[in-house]
Amino acid sequence: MKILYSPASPYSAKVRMAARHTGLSVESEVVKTDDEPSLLIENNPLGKIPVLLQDGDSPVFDSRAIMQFLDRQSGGKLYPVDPAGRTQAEVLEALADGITDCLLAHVYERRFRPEEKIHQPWLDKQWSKVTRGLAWLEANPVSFTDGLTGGHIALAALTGYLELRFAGQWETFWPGHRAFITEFEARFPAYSEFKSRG
Ligand SMILES: N[C@@H](CCC(=O)N[C@@H](CS)C(=O)NCC(=O)O)C(=O)O
Repeated sequence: MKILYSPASPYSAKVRMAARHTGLSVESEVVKTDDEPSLLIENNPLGKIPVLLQDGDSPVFDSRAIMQFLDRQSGGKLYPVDPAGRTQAEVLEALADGITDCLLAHVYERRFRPEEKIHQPWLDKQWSKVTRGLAWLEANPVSFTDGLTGGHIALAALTGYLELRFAGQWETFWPGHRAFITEFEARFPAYSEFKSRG
């Protein structure tokens, strides 16, 4: 198996960390989405990463489908078996990914639109979702009672992306992020190897 990714991509960081955590043998290959290489487009018509390629079988995208796939392949190493714990992990992942979606909307608005067409109210709306999401995390501290889950991995991937692209702008909304990362790194020491880098 191989994951197409880019070093800055938070969703890619999530699935690559998850693959490492499961112990499955998964290679990685960097692709540049802006160039729309055929390897990417032929395996994901949306032209987005991450994509997981399997020998002689269909590609898997997007990141949440990959997470569920890796969980099945590894006999359940990413999500708790008990329904309540599993739902909690999946909702945490949905929150982390949802905040990441808003951050990406910010980055793309500024990267792909000419300066005079950047729509500040749209950016403000996305940012309010980000800060509400971070405040939610502060009010509802993440628990590790079920061990490390796909939810924690998604949240660590989000944190790495916040550090990379939004340094100095988000930390006060979720002061608990330090305790979370300390606990996460204790359970996944390779974090710094995988988190988003520009
Ligand atoms: N919902 C998708 C989002 C994937 C996504 O937006 N990836 C970004 C990189 S972080 C991308 O490929 N952007 C290029 C594009 O949208 O053309 C997932 O979870 O995999």
